[in-house]
Amino acid sequence: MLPRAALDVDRAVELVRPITEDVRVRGGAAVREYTRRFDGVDLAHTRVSAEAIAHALATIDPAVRDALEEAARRARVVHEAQLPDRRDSLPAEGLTVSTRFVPVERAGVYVPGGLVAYPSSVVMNVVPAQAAGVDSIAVASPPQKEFGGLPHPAVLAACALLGITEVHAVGGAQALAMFAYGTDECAPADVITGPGNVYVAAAKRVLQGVVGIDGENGPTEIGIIADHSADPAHLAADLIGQAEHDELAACLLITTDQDTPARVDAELHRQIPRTKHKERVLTALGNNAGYVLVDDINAARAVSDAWAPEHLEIQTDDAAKVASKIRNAGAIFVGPYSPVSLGDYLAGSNHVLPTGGTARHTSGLSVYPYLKVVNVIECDRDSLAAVAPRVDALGGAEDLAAHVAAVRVRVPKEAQAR
Ligand code: HSO
Ligand code: ZN
Repeated sequence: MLPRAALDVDRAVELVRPITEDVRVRGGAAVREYTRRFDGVDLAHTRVSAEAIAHALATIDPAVRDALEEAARRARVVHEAQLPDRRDSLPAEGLTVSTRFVPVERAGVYVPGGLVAYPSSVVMNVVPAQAAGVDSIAVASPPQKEFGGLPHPAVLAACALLGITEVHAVGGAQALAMFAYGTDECAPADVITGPGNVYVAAAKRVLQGVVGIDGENGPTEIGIIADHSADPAHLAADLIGQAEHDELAACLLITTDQDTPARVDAELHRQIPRTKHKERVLTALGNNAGYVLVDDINAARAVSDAWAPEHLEIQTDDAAKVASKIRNAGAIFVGPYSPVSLGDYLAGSNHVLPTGGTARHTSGLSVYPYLKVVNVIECDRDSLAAVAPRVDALGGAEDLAAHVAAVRVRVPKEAQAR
């Protein structure tokens, strides 16, 4: 019964598959053809020139530049702290098994364009890739007619600030296929990350297996757990802030306080007429929003975990304690001064987060999608000899005599008896 827009990725998969297949077979020619068809832009090259990127940086509003720089600095602090150390272990005498975390060689980052351009999403994808140690990072973002067929200038400027020199003016499924299969202008990537619309999600589903994929991101969501101590003006502002993203955005306020729904309603009526994107906000709140009144904070937690929101705010007494018991949420915002908007831009936390209930099993973007876990095994002769009888036993149980032989050729049974 909890509200959430249905997103038909399966249907989009049918539309997307011929496009990715065409890019696989025909490469850059197909990418440029779809760009002409879907974006109305005729590209001689998908790759944006160094001059265009430099020009975007030179002309960006200094306040936006400063904010992006601080956002990147904070994100770097947070994501570098995620880096795991190499771990060595000694499961038996004479045997070391170490676990190494190795970055992928090349990442493709998708940054949506269209109605809204999110330079902040450049930061949220590129910084973790860089923190993970990825050498080669390419960005793709749709070409915009009003910017002469280039991606949004703020997106280009954000790339420049982060030292990204490879940007392709390509959007949608064709961009993801370009990263997955490579073209004459774009080497294939090992991992693709970044949010997008339903076609981007569908392309990720199709290309999974060909490349590493971080997750499918659908329409944005906010859940709030609030008690009597929460300020209704804050609650309403945060619901509206999420709803302004998308008509499909979903908003849920879970409260232990009988009076909160009416007080938030009054605030919504006061604030919505003054907000810039009221049409979108009204549609989203009208279709995919609700109040849930619960008996106590434990019930609030259970409702929230069942819904598994992308963002969860906790505005209660003892908010940190409530937060510590949450299992399913993309990111958790604790207390009155930690709104989702802070996390969207400047907390340093990542804003590419699992939606649609996938927070049950999937994480927000971090350094981990750009890293592989590799075990390195080194055993000496005595240690191999000591464990050989157990290899005999398991190889026998699985009827794989050559497995047994590969050990026994090194440590024959007789040798062990000596
Ligand atoms: N709330 C969005 C991220 C975003 N907000 C980008 C503003 N710009 C999904 O987490
Ligand atoms: Zn946002």
